[in-house]
Amino acid sequence: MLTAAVPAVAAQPLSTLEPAGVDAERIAVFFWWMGIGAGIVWLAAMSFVAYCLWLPSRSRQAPSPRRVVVTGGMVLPSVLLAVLVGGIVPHTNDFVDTGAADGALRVRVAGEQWWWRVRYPRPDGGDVELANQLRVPAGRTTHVELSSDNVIHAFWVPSLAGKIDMIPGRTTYLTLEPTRAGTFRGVCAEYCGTSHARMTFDVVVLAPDDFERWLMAEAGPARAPETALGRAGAAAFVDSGCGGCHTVRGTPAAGVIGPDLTHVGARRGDASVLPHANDDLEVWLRQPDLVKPGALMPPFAALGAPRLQALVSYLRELR
Ligand code: HEC
Ligand SMILES: [Cu+2]
Repeated sequence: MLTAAVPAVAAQPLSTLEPAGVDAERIAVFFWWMGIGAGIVWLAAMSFVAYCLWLPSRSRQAPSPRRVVVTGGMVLPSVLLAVLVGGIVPHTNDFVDTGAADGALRVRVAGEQWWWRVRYPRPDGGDVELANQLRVPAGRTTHVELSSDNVIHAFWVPSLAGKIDMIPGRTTYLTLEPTRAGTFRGVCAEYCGTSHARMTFDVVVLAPDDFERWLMAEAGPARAPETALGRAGAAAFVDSGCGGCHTVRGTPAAGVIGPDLTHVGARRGDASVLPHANDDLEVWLRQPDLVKPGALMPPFAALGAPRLQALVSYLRELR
C-alpha cells in the first residue's frame, strides 16, 4: 500500500555520459574535452606547486617576473583556451534545431501541472494524444515542438539530447535522434511548482516497424471492457464525471483538462510516478495529492472501495 513515499517507476540512470542519441553523444564528447582539459591544467598547476615546495632551494632559480607573466599568464592560457574554445564553439550550431527536416517525425509536447501532454499530429488532421510517455523510432529524427500554457517547464532526456525550456506563449524545439532502442527517463528540469520533482516521463525508442505498429494501435479507439468488473468501472467512469476532464476515444468521454486515457492501461506507469500497480492506482483515484501534491485532479475517496476497484479494473483494460 502506498504511503507518502512514492517509488519511482524505474530507477534508470539519468546520465549524460551514457548517450543513446546524436546530441547526447556530442554533449558527452564536450564533457570529456572540457574535463580532460581542466584535468591537465590542474595537474600542471599542482606540479608547479610541488616543484616550488619540495625542490631544494639551491637548485631553483627564480624566473624573471616578466617571464612568469608572459608564459604563465598570457601564452599558456591563450593556447589552452584557444584549443578548448576552438574545438567546441564551431559545434554549438550543431544543436540549433533547423525546423522539421523532411521525413522527420513531429511530436508536440505540452508541459502541464504536473504532467506531459504528448500529441502526434496525424495526416487526417486529428491528433493521437497520450501522457507522460513518448514513443519514437530509432535511427530517425523526431522533431519535438514544446509549449506550456502555465509556467516554465524544461524538457530533458539526458541520454538522448540537451535540455530546453518550455515557455508560455512561445514554441521551442528540440531534435531527438536516438541511435538505439531502449527506454530512457526524462524529467522536468526547471522548477515549476510543488510536484515538479514528480513530473517525469519516459521516452521509449522502438525499431521503426514496431513504432509504426504502435502508432496505428494508439490512434485506434478504446477497447470495450471485457470483464464484469471492467464494465462496472466503465459505468462508474461515466457516473462520476471522469469524462469531464478525461478523453477516452470511442466513448462520450471527451474532457481535455487531464490526460487522454484511451490507452492508459498500456502505459508503463500511472500519473508519471507510480509503478503499474493496482493498489497504487486506487490510491491515486482516492487521493491524487497524496501522490502529487497540488495535482489538478480531485479526490474520489467518496466513491467507496468497490467502485474504485471497478474503476481500476476498467482503466487497466484500456490498453
Ligand atoms: C477536474 C478534472 C478531473 C477529473 C474530474 C478527473 N481527473 Fe483524472 N486527472 C486529472 C488531471 C489534471 C490529471 C493529471 C495529474 C498529474 O499527473 O499531475 C489526472 C490524471 C489521471 C490519471 C493518470 C493518467 C496517466 O496518464 O497516468 C488517471 C488514471 C485518472 N486521472 C483517472 C481518473 C478517473 C477514473 C476519474 C473519475 C473517477 C478522474 N480521473 C477524474 C483531472 C481530472
Ligand atoms: Cu515542470
